[in-house]
Amino acid sequence: MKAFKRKKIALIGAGQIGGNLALMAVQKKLGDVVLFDVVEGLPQGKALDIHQATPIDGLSNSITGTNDYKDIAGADLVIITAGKPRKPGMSRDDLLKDNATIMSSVAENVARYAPESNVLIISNPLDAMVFLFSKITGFPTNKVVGMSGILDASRFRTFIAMETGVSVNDIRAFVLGGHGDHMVPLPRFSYVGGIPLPEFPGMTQEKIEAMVERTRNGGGEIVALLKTGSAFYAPAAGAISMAEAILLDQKRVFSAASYCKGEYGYNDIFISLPVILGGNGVEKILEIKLTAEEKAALDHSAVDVENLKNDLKRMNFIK
Ligand code: TXD
Repeated sequence: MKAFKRKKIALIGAGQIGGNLALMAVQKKLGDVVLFDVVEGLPQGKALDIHQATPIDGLSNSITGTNDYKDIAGADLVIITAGKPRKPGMSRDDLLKDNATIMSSVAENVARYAPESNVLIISNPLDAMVFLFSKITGFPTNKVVGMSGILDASRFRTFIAMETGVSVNDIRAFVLGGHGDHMVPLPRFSYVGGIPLPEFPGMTQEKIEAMVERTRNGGGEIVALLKTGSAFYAPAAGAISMAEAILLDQKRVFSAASYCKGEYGYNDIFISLPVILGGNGVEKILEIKLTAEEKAALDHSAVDVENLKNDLKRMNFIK
């Protein structure tokens, strides 16, 4: 009889998001978790703490912490949060140089120890970090994906729920483009129950624009409140939802940072677009019909992503 093999999930970065991801992965029984960080003791301490929660929750997955990349060998899914979060006043792009240096080291080690894995990247500036990882490792582009669209859409859904008084469970929303100030929430593809957002009783263009703007600034709003770092609960929830889709081959539709080979007219960039996510990673990029205004907004966001890519080249992180 073929021995049952639990999935192996390697988390690179044991900080605010990484620690929450580890807890969520164990509680959702997604597989055995290896939590890696460069800080001595941090992944080991958080892993032992979560392990000590498993008797209470009746969980039997294993979770270990390590500072040795060898321990991620054979991972089915690698989730990368290694990097610095923003501080008040910093843009995601300010993080580029520091986090590109970190991502370069992470990419080399993931390529060495988990060359067959699917990879989900969270570190900011998101679209640039996914691109950099992909270029350094040469992994099949469908197996490398970035998490931001599901988070931005969840923020948009939250604001729509606050405005309409309807449960978040009955609200769907799409946010496309780069994970930056020009991201593209799409009211036309957002629904309250089965009602398109713009048609919802009492909804006005002003209210929609206010929710779109708050979504664009969703990360900055939390950075300003926390003052010591950026959001981590909702990013972890978004990442674990994508991890589930990959590990359980769920064929779910997400907005996710995916590699373009001509889709929407884009080439050789990672940007958040509607995709089907399953066991083979990004299994299909869905090309939906956009109005001229929506496409212009997406193109504007794509220019920001291209600029980050050019910054990586200028800084000699990529050729
Ligand atoms: O939607 C999104 N994608 C964003 C992503 C949403 C929110 C946060 N976003 C970014 O995720 C944020 O701007 C950061 O770039 C990452 C991780 O955020 P987090 O809040 O988890 O940062 P922490 O708590 O500082 O954790 C980062 C960890 C920390 O423990 C470091 O020691 C570790 O990264 N680190 C490393 N791990 C492995 N290898 C190297 N080289 C390394 N350097 C630092």
